Amino acid sequence: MREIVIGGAQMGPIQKADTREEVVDRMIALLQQAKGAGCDLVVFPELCLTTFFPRWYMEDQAEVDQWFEREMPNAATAPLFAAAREAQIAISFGYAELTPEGRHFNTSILTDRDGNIVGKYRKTHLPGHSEFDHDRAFQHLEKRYFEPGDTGFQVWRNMDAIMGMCICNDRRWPETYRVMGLQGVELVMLGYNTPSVNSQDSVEGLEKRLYHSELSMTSAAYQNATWVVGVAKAGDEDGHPLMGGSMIVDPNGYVMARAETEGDELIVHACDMDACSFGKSTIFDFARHRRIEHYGLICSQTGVVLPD
Ligand code: CDT
Repeated sequence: MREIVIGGAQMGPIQKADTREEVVDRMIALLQQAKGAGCDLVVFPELCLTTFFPRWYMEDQAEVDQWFEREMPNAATAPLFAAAREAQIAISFGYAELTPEGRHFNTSILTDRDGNIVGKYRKTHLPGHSEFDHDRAFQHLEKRYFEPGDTGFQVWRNMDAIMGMCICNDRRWPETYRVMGLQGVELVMLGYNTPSVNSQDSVEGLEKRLYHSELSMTSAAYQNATWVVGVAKAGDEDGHPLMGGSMIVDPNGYVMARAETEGDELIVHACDMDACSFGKSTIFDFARHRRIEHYGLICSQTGVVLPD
């Protein structure tokens, strides 16, 4: 048995006016709770140091850049790294990254138990649009503020397991998990900020949004025989509701822990990495069963081409 007690640290809303220091205090409180629950690893949401700023249209690059971190750890997050090291808990969290070369990414990192960053992932599938869209009920400007990630879907050996990350919209794409599955991934960690309503379809509300999120993560866990931990930033951010629904999914696709609120809430499950072995060696033994001679379109074509 290779058991890792995992905490999914869902976070409630972060308002525009909230400081990084206030947010980090909340993260440390969740970390202390996780320590009490015996957690080895805690997963925090996407862009968890600030409000979900891509909902706001900005033209001034200096205004945009105030939402980004130039280094990690930095002055605001150092206490979080120190608390994690002190508790001997590995952490993963998302933030907006501004590189020394001036590149902007939607990023998440993974540490070991000593607070050393051992993995970095930059979001691949950026949803939304790049210009102000008058037809939407609200904006989703990730394509304006970020460039698509350049890391691809790597995995890392950490805590005697094979771990990978993706971010929010990535969780809806089977390719995300399969690329990690082909590297033997046993735990996929992801954070998300998902609006509770569809900005392009006011009829699509919370129930369907939660269902699609669960469907994406549970099917991917089963089809790749991996644990999936999905963690929300939830609640009302300056009048804009984000859904909760954080969950820990086992390699059979069953939900083993689920958040009940839209606030700061820790969900915990003892995850046995050896539980991945059966699926990986039987129905999803990729080496025996995959037929790559028929999968070429997936890598040679982006959009749909209809038959004549
Ligand atoms: N943050 C993020 O990727 N959110 C998207 C919203 C899609 S609607 C433009 C998601 O897939 O949840």
